[in-house]
Amino acid sequence: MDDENQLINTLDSNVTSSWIGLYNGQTNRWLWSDGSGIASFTQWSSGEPSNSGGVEACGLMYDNGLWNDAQCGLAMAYVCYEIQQDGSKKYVVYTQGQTWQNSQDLCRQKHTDLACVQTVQANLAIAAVTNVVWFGLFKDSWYWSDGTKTSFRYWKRGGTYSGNCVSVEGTQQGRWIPADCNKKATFICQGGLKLKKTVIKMKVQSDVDLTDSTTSSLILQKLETILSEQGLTDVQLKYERVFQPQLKTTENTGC
Ligand SMILES: [Ca+2]
Repeated sequence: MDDENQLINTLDSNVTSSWIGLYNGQTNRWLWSDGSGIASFTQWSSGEPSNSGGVEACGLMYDNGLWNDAQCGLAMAYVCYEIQQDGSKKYVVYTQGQTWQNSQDLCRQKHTDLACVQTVQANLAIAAVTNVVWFGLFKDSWYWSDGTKTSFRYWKRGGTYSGNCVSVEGTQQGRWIPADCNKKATFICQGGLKLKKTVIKMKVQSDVDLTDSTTSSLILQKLETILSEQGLTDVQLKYERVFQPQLKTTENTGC
């Protein structure tokens, strides 16, 4: 969600719709709601995922820990997760029936997200506290143009939209909608790593041989310590010697 908030803050208040780098790659994959990517660990029940009627795109977990793909609009109990202070995951079950999308919104509001499962142990931990629940598994065919594998989605709820590209809507709390790729809209780029080069001139007066590599690396180490004490840790220092010619003063004797 941090990236999403940053994106919303980037949107100019006058801009209503802006492209982001998500496009329809036409090939479905099973993904995790919390952005952790493709579901490489799976526990499908026998004969699943069945995609009955071609409309089953959300993950249901049975009390035996096995999974079924089901229609996302069904009202079911759901299980959220959040990270504890010791780094472990806590699972919270809500028994009031909700659609998968509503379950996702509610889990993100109250906890971290719908429960996402990377191991057999985690799967067993969830199965132990529940009956039949929605969890963080979903299927889609959207891909990021920079190849990023993150599976976080922030779709607008309700309405019917079509298109193979995605715009973010300033008037909808930054929610995303599919749109026609030929539509003209503003766009948002994501910057790469920005480097800033700063030259600091230092005058060193010493009897020590400053051309000696051990001496120059000691000077750099000392500088690095001073900078890190001031909170500048992501720096790379290089040392470049400039020999100052000895200035000679000449007395102007006049003519
Ligand atoms: Ca199924």
